[in-house]
Amino acid sequence: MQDSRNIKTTLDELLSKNDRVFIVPHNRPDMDALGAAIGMSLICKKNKKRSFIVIDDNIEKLESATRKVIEEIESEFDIIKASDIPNFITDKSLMVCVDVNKDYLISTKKYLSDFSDIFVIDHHKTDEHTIKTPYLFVDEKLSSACEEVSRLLFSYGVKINKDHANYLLAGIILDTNKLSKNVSTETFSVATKLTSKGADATIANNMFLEDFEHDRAIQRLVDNTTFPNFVFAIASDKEDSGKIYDVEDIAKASDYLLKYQVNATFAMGYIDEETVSISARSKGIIDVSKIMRLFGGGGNEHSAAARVKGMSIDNIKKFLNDVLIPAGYLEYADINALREEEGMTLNLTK
Ligand SMILES: [Mn+2]
Repeated sequence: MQDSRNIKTTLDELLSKNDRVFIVPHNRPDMDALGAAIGMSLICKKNKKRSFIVIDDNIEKLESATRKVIEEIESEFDIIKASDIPNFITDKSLMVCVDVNKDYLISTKKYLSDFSDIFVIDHHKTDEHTIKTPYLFVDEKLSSACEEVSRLLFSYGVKINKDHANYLLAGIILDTNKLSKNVSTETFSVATKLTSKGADATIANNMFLEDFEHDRAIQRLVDNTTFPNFVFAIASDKEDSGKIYDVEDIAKASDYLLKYQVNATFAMGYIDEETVSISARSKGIIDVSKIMRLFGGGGNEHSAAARVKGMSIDNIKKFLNDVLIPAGYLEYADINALREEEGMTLNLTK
């Protein structure tokens, strides 16, 4: 294990003897791993070395903070899959693992022997699976990989913009539970420096709240579900809650409700001051596109949606409850027949 005081000297040597750098955060990277990878890539740029960030996970499946950051940085950094390594590797290539030291937690395990050098910066416990390399910098007392990489960035005099500073600060905030655990005066000093480069603790903090806020919105709709007759589930917020929803969250609430013993589900909420979005899902017996067409929307029998202006949530619910789903019509669920039979007209401006 190397002394962290030698970290820059070692990295200097490794950067000068290699021409390409492959930066590897742990699988399913969090903001500490990703922020550190971004920082390392900026150090490589400053040293005029081509670098790649290896992320093998399906980006869509990552949590929203990391997924968003990856989307933001895609055009600025080379992000590759592990299987791309053979296309880019040279006989003088350096692998830099950040926020990880165990071989089973990286996507590049099978390529380890293809690299001339492997440099590891981490703060997790080592064990028998720790990558075998003379350039192992693991300091369990360190708050985060981002703290160490930030210090390196500063000592290389790398210019960082406010986004970069936010990514690094987000990593530190994540691993220290908002600077409340495992922090040293050094951690605060790095956080202060990042702030002076434009990082904003509020922005960095908010990066983590997004998944939580979306889940809460979905659960709020699910909480307010009625099952008028065990065939339909209708989820909505209260008419006057004032909450504006994302269309995707409404759709997810509708998806979620299908797990219950119902044939079709409807979730709805305001997506702006005057528009209610309705998302409908069906297990197949009921063609929800027919129902959504009544509201001016469309889709297919399993999945359909509509956006309704000028009709309140209460009225939409009333419509669904009283008109579309009276007992007896359920098994047919043929809305067109129902319309004819009832001589029903739909007044969307009611
Ligand atoms: Mn970490």
